Amino acid sequence: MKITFVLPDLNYVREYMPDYDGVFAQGIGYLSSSLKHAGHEVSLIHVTKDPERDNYIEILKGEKPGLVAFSLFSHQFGLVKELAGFTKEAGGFPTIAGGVHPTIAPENTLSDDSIDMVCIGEGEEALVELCDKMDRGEDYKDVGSVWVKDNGIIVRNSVRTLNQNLENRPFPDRSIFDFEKLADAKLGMLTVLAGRGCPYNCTYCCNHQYKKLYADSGKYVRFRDPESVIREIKEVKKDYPYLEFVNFLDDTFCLNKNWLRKFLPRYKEEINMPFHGNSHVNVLNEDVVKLLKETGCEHLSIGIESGNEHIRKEVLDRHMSNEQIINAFTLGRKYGINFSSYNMVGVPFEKIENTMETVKLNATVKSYKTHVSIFQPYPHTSLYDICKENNFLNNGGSEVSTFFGKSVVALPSISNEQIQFSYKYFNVFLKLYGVAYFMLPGAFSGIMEKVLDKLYLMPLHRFYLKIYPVVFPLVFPTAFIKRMLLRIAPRLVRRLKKIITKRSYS
Ligand code: B12
Ligand code: SF4
Repeated sequence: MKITFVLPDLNYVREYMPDYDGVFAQGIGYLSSSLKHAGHEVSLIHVTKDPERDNYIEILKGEKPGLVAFSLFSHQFGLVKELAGFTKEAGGFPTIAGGVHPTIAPENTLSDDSIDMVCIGEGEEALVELCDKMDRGEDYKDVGSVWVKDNGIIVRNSVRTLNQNLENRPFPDRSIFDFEKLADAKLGMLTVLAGRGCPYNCTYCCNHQYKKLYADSGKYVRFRDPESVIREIKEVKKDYPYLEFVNFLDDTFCLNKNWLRKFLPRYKEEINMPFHGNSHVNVLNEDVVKLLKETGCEHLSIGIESGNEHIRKEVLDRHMSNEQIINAFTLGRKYGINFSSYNMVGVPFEKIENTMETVKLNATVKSYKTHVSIFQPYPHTSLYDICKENNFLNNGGSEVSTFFGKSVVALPSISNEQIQFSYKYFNVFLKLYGVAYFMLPGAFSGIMEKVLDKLYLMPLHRFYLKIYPVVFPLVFPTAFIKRMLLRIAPRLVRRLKKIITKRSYS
């Protein structure tokens, strides 16, 4: 049978990468290889631009699929509803949706008339069983992890137990993507998943929901056999020799020290490419950072999220002190690894003073790159429930459709204007605090910090937002010129950058 995946992938980082044309999605890759392994045919409609109805319908008709399979995050549900509608117009093809949103909000996903089934959780084995049954013309209403609409009633099959032996799955299939066009190819980035799952319970993230879902399923956090990860990288490298560094997409790549000690020396010996990854502060000690450096780590992304310890612990359920964060970043600098941070503003109960603390903590740790986003209450996360209980979800509805631009919550502790200001001016103040902390002598440093605090907190946020288009080029002239050039000649900028920094990724 032929399965056509539809992957919405529209708006990510377009500001920084105007020629963004999608990214390789591991989930689709794994599903595709499992289906092909079972003898099915697979194709992909990678939706990287606003879809045009007639064009989409024409492409889909040409594919003649036996099943149309959508993969989506929560903020893409609106678009998927539209595409599912077009899919039915194109020929009434059966449809299934999977991914984070259908997993955590299956009823909501199935409320759309054009979506016939959802897959809950990991989908490799479920989708293969479903397609096998459809192909053989058998009844497919009993497939584990799949919910099926049957004459207006939803058949809710329970979730399958987790696959504890990830090596049984074929390596993800990159060939259904137009790989040369992807951000991966443009950046020289080879992405891999060394395992699945995360042990933490951050209230804004999907992992605590997945853990509940898989409570009776054995280990939720699983790492692959190092041998299998190395074999996958070698195979990908053979197919795409221009890829220059490996990016481990795992939520917490550095979690299991024993696994790292087995994997990394072999990686160095057999692959020897620079690599990037994500880590939680709590697992970073000197031994780990040293090992990472010795084996080629050049970049690690770390969640700070809030500079206020109370918000971090009580609201976000992230248990780490500012001191631990500072120590981890100090280790990064000591061993010459670029440590970047993830941060949010507009978190429930946050005040403008707290967003300032986040900026100041980032300045203190000299984060290499600072990612900031506006908090989004993803459905059914515990922080979403808290927002609901406190009536914070009444600012334009609870449907999350953006991940950078605006806040969909109304918080009594901080105004929307202040959230916008904290988001837009994050890097401006980061730079200025950096000057105060590290470029001025003692007494002046304290004075400048006090002045900056006053400027940050003064109730002039609306005015600041108005003058932002002038402030940005003044504070970041190089970045401003780079963004302009990127719009005109993205390839040239990347090539120049590669020559200057000897690294294509940033
Ligand atoms: C890598 C990653 C990225 C990468 C690549 C994304 C991509 N397209 O693959 C990048 C950096 C681009 C990215 C960006 C963003 N991400 Co992101 N990302 C992740 C991360 C860490 C891993 C994703 C992954 O590869 N998982 C492993 C694969 C194997 O799992 P999977 O994709 O879920 O697929 C499996 C199942 O879901 C299922 N399945 C999936 N699709 C389908 C379809 C069918 C038909 C079936 C049957 C089954 C099925 O089967 C698959 C195989 O088991 C997840 C966290 C996580 N733990 O998943 C967050 C996560 C998906 N990201 C998230 C978010 C919010 C974002 C951003 C909006 C930015 C931000 N503020 O964080 C952007 C938006 C991107 C966009 N295109 O619009 C959220 C989504 C929350 C939600 N409720 O929707 C997550 C869950 C993290 C979190 N905070 O909870 N992300
Ligand atoms: S550490 Fe990261 S991936 Fe793990 S639960 Fe927290 S936010 Fe999610």
